[in-house]
Amino acid sequence: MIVGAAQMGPVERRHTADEVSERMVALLEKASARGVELLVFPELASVPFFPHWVIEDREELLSYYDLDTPFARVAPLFTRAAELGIAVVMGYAERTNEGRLFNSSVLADEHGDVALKYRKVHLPGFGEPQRAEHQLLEKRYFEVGDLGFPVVDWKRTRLGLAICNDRRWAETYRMLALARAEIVCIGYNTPVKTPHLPEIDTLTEFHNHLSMQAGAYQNSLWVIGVGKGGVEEGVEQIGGSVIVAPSGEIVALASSRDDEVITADIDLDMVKKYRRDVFNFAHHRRPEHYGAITAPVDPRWSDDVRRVGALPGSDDDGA
Ligand code: ING
Repeated sequence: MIVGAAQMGPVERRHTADEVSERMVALLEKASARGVELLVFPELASVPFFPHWVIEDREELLSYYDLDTPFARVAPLFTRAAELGIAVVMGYAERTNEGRLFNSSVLADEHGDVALKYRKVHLPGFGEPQRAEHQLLEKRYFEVGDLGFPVVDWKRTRLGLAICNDRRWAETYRMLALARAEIVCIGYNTPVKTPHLPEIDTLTEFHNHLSMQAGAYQNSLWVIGVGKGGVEEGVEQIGGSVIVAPSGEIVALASSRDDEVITADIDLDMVKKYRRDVFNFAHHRRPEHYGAITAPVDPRWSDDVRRVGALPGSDDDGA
């Protein structure tokens, strides 16, 4: 099956929805010319990554969210995808009819119908502004996802979704693999610099691939990881989009930090091969010994790693 990642360069406040739609349709056409059946777009693909700055004005904040699905804001993308019979995954800021706010991702199948929706579980960063060159305010602008890690039958395989920071947590991939996912689609917006941990700035690209290669290998998954790169509203973000095999090998890699399609003809049988023995969950896993993984976090963790650098008076122990 030929799948693709539609990496995007910066999407800034100066870009109109029409301009962004045009860019996304151009990526879709390129992917279509290569016979792609599934194309994955980044996290918050059609808007700037607004958690990078403090937004006091509620109207401005809500202008970045879509009601229920992203189909209205970038309608040309979904119309053209259905015409071409290509399934699309896209990240977006979701506002529900009840007014709840999530960092979400949706799979629109080859007919243009919503086949799966996911709401980001692992929100990194902080609930309060920090003394830093850019913010990480996802805990301020989004609720923790309430849909778990759903997996859906799609064509002759099973597909799950994750978003950005989720890819750094082993539980994400394990939950999806335990639900018999074979392909996991992960959009991300990842700054080159991590203000509260400058020591790792030279390792950002390495950690990006390490996380997805480990997740793919340890769970016999195909992972499609796709970034929004370049300097966006003053924050430089990595690209590094990849398609990773259940062997952990990178089979396709973006070479720019701009709009770029990468594709691979993936062998879905590779999933079963690795799950038949090396990662045969039924035969080898011992859940009776794993209780701590789903138990509440030991409170000593917070004491051990209380964060430095929080603004005075903030109760923020995010990390
Ligand atoms: N961004 C970053 C990510 O997980 C981050 C935040 C970067 C956390 C580096 C820790 C280290 O890639 C999002 N949007 O989650």
